[in-house]
Amino acid sequence: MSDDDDIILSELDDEELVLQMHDDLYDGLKEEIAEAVNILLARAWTPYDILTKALVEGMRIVGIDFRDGILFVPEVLLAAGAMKEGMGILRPLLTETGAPKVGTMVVGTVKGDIHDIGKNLVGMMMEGAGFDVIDLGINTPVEDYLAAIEEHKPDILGMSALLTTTMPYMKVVIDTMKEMGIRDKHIVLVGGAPLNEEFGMAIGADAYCRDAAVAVETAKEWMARKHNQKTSA
Ligand code: B1M
Repeated sequence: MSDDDDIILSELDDEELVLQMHDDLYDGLKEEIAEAVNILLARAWTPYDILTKALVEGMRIVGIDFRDGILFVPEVLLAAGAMKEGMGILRPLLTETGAPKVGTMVVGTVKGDIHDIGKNLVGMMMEGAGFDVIDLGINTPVEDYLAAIEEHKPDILGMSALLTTTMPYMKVVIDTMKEMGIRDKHIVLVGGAPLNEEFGMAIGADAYCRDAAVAVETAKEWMARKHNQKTSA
């Protein structure tokens, strides 16, 4: 029996449990992550705290070892699977807040990019804040964004990119919207680990969002501006 088999998650205090979750996420242990998420919920942790302190922080550590060549794609995929297991438990809690409907967002990870954890998190938190979210998934070409804009007439278009090689594609989408004369009809928000404020401005987005909580705040701010423009016109 390994040392890990001896650990009884429910007997750990909060701090130890969160550290254990970082380890379990690293090792891609879905069942353990699910159990630990449920334990923290039973201890009255908020879904947001579980997400940020246990899951996102755990994935940050995975990212460091991935960057340094200690972890490889198969291991990171397992970690992503464990992360998604935990997010699946939190999802209904984050999305069913009973908040009044405030707007619609179409969101997708850009073409060439298959990272979706951050985008999914943004979608969940936006739903929780009262937005209808149409999720186009990963590897989204400009045609799919345009088709979704045409069909759903969203207030907000959200784009996610995690690779330095795929983030320029956001400009392709925005430029195409400009050519079609529809750019100013929508609020364009962008996010993803390699982006920054300067990049967001340079490609013509309305705002860069550092994380999901900032995405929600920014979306609400821009919706209020849009509403004020309409009422003062
Ligand atoms: Co990839 N990967 N990956 N990867 N991966 C990164 C991004 C990397 C930084 C790792 C590293 O080297 N340190 C690196 C990119 C380097 C670079 O471009 N500079 C990298 C690489 C190189 C690759 C491959 C090329 C590896 C390979 O094949 N050799 C390959 C590319 C595949 C492709 O897309 N074409 C690849 C593959 C993968 C996996 C499939 C194994 C897996 C993805 C699984 C999945 O998503 N389903 C994976 C993972 C998990 C990562 C890391 C470790 C974690 C990403 C993550 O989920 N973070 C990542 C390391 C890192 O980011 N430090 C890495 C947790 C998530 C909650 O954060 O996504 O940043 P994040 O989202 C945040 C904010 O950024 C923001 O809010 C979110 C929540 O707070 N946000 C938005 C994100 N999108 C937003 C949209 C918005 C607003 C805010 O719209 C309004």
